[in-house]
Amino acid sequence: MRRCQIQQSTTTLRIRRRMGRRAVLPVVASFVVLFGSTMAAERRAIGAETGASVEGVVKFDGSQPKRRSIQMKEKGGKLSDCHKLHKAGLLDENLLVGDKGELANVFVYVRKGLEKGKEYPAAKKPAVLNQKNCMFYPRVQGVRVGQDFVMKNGDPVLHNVRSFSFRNRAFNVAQPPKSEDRKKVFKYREKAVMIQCDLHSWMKAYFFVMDHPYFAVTDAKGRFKIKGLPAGEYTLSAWHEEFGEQETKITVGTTGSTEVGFSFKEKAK
Ligand SMILES: [Cu+2]
Repeated sequence: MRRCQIQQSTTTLRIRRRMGRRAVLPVVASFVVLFGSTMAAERRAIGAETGASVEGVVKFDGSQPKRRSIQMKEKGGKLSDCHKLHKAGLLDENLLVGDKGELANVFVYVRKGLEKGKEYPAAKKPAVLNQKNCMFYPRVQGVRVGQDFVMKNGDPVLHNVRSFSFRNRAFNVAQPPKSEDRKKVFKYREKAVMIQCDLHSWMKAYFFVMDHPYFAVTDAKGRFKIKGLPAGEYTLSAWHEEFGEQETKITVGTTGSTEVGFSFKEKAK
């Protein structure tokens, strides 16, 4: 009987010890999670305050490409009215390379690494697409989910804006000369949506619908700058309409700027 009691109490002790360990484990785990997330939040806050940035140059690795001369003809071969705006001719803007290989109109953006589920302040100013001298401007841009996307026609020529979007509802908007601006708003993030004018097939532009503000488009010097990125590790992606996409991993500190370069190679002929 006594032996039995001793055995019982030993068993109870073992159970208590096990329970004790079990009880301790979740506390340790949650401490790590909480401590970890607090540190990450602090790093993010510091990054936002100090304006840590990612910047660099995108280059084209190859011989200077010759720009394509556009035949300003409509369907059926009739000379387009755009011809009157470009009596000296018109060159395509699909591939703009500077003297030192600087590549313009590359969309550079943070693809991975941002805090999941975080919402960013809405973009108040609209994103604008102009139709000017029978070209779309800008050629490449980022539009935020929920931001106004305004289309304007400043030409004395009829244009239309057809979108080749998949996640967002595709649209086709006709814009006669002096017609009112038109507006669209996109619900979902989407990569590299092409827009084209049906009347003038060379009129093309691209936009990315973004759910965060960390993106930029390279200028004529191939430069880009993404400001205010919280400290952390990210995948940065660069997209060009002729070359597609490439990405690299980056580590952003709490201050200063991180320099990143991209290089797109000439296509094999
Ligand atoms: Cu057009």
